[in-house]
Amino acid sequence: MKPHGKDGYEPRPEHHFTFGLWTVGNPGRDPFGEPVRPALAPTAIVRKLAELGAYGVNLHDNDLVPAGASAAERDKIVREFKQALGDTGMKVPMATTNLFSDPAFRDGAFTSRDHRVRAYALQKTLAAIDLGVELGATTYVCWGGREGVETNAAKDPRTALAWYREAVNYLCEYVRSQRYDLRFALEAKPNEPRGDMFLATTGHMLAFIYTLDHPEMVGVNPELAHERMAGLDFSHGVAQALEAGKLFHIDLNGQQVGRFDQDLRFGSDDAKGAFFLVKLLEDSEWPGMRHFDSHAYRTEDQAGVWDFAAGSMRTYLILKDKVARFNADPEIQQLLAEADGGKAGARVAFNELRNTKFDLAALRARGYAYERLDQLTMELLLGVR
Ligand code: DIG
Ligand code: MN
Ligand code: MN
Repeated sequence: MKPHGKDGYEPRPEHHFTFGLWTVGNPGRDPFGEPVRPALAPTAIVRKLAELGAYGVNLHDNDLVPAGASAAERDKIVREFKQALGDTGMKVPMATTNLFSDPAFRDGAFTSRDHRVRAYALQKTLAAIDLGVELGATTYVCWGGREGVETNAAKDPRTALAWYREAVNYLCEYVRSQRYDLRFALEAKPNEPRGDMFLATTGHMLAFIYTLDHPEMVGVNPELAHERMAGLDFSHGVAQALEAGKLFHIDLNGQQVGRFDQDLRFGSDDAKGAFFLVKLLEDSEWPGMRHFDSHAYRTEDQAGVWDFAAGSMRTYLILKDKVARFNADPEIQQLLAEADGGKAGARVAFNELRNTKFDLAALRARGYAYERLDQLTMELLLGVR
């Protein structure tokens, strides 16, 4: 592979790749070490990602406007940011609130036991929604980074869920009152930074959404790393959200099971898992943003950060090409057709089914040739097919 040659895997805005400002702007701090890279100005991030072929950037309120900034400072920052967006054509499809850095959120934001903190979290989110809408966002992500416990003595989980529901209902009412064109995407995570987090997986979130006052305004933002931290197959949770019409956004990255949230470059740890996720998004013709919520290794300098960004998009496009090859591969498609056991008919009436005779001996004896099917899939991914 020519590192930066013209081989058909060059990202372009129509591919709808987006990055959070916090991803390529990650300075490399970790719980055991200080930042290793200088901070990047949001305008510089916009310009460089545009050069690399991205479609847009996403942001937490404080990724752009520092906490405590005056109204005049905020307006100046937003004006300069909008200028960079205008100069490059970059968009801001999604926005979100940082409800996890301020020490006030140490016991959670929407589910803090202190009602004043819950109210402050809503106040901060209203302002952040206004900012996101001003920048053109139509999706608003809520990731409950601190919504959890280290000890269940702190709060009854039913109460915490009721507080979370009240917050989301309140925010939906606000968006309706402002007539904003905005939908919410709830992002699950099983743990970290809290010992155990409420609404731990995309499945939990989907069930929760149907208990809200305006479920039609709320979907999910599944993150690959977060479902993998729970030991789950990411494509299955995404498929359930897709099928329910609730896949409003997605966070793509990489993650090894049984570890802290690694937020690795997409596809870098599990090309096969990434392939089946891309297959799901492409086969379903899902129109959403291909958003990366990930960051470069702490070992990297600024050049390495841009290698990370370029590699994220390039891997997606290579896998997208592999999906087309899988779908066009005659032997793979033949194996899938044979596994069907012939064409399934329409739903039958109860009595017809009761009187159907099955050749159970044959059903018990048949193989599905999935070993051959998976081998062909692996050979396609390994580039020998
Ligand atoms: C972490 O996975 C979370 C935060 O970065 C942000 O709130 C959300 C948006 O993608 N993902
Ligand atoms: Mn993550
Ligand atoms: Mn995320």
